[in-house]
Amino acid sequence: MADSSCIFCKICAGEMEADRVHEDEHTVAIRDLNPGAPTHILVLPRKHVATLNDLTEDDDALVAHIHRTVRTVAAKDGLTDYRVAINCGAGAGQSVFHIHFHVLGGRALSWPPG
Ligand code: DGP
Repeated sequence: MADSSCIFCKICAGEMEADRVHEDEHTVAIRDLNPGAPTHILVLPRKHVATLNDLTEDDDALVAHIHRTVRTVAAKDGLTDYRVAINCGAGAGQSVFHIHFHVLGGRALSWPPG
C-alpha cells in the first residue's frame, strides 16, 4: 500500500521527478540526489515498507528481487566492485522511511563506514 506522504512512493508512482536508471514490476532504481560516490543509486521496492525491521516473511521474494535489481544497476554502470548499504532507523542515518538499498561504487570505499 503506497503512503501518500512518502517521497519514494511518489517517485515510484511517477508523481515526483527522479533520474530513473531501472524499473520493473517490483522495483525502481534512481540516482541519489546527494551522491556519495561516482555511482550512487537507490533501489526502491514499489511496495511501501518503512524500514528493514518492517519486512516480513511475505517480503522474502521481494528482497531477493531487490538484490537482482542491485546487480542489474551495478552492471549497467560497469561496476564489478561496489557496496550495498541499508540504513535502518534514524540512529543509523535513515532519513527516508521507505526501505532503500544504496548501491555505491566508482571509487575506493573504506571500511568501516562512519
Ligand atoms: P537514507 O539516509 O539511508 O534514508 O538515504 C536517503 C537517501 O535519499 C539520501 O542519500 C538522499 C536521497 N534522497 C532524498 N530525497 C531524494 C529525492 O527526492 N530524490 C532522490 N533521487 N534522492 C533523494
